[in-house]
Amino acid sequence: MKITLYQTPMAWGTPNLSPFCFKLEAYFRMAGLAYEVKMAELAKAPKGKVPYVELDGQIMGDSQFIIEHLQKKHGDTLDANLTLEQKAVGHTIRRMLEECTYWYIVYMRWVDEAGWRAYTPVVETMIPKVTGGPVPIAALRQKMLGILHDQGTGRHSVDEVQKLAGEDISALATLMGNKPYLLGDAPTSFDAVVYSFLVSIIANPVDSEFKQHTLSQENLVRYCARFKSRFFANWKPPENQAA
Ligand SMILES: N[C@@H](CCC(=O)N[C@@H](CS)C(=O)NCC(=O)O)C(=O)O
Repeated sequence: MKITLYQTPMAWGTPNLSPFCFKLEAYFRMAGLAYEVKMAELAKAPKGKVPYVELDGQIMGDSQFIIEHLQKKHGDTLDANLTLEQKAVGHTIRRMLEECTYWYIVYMRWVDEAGWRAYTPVVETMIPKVTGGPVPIAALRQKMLGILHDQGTGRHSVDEVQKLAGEDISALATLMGNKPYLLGDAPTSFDAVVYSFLVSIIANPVDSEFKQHTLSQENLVRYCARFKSRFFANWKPPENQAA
């Protein structure tokens, strides 16, 4: 099987700042699937979003649909021993991170002024290849502010967003407890989500309350170190991309 993962450029010392791209890369590593990484072009993405993959000649979008396709078609044993209750907990946490916490991460990069100053050079690396043309960076920010406003998070103040984000992280830390991985002793596909989202928060160079609160959860910090040394110890930045 040949997998090409199309994603945004790496940045801030992590394989990818898009938690969805990073989740997929983490899953490939957990499932022992070989893959290569290429820079995405949003115009070619089936859903207009990253990540997307080319899988045995077929282009597919959406990190979760891709994982489920691989689980069905090629099988993996990561989730084989989970009870229905564990799957339900994993599902609920995944939804929280992907559909809720995600927007707080986006807000801290695109709306918060310090976040935007730090994120601007990263966005610049996506123009023109990912964006499909020489779009002015101010227009990209304006578009994202509009999306955040329509989604709802953009209507909150920075303090309100950080309070909401902190509640998600506290809930995650409580559910993680002292287990080595989210649902027990062994890693499961849900850990690809948890790890990628935690790194997306911690990698932001701005020392926000959101980041500090996450770093103050010692079990989550230990979890990130454990996951990194098991699945990303041999990771190297792609040669064609700046750090
Ligand atoms: N449900 C999708 C979400 C992907 C997603 O939201 N990707 C963002 C980057 S983190 C994106 O491509 N945004 C570009 C846009 O919306 O124009 C998945 O799991 O792949």
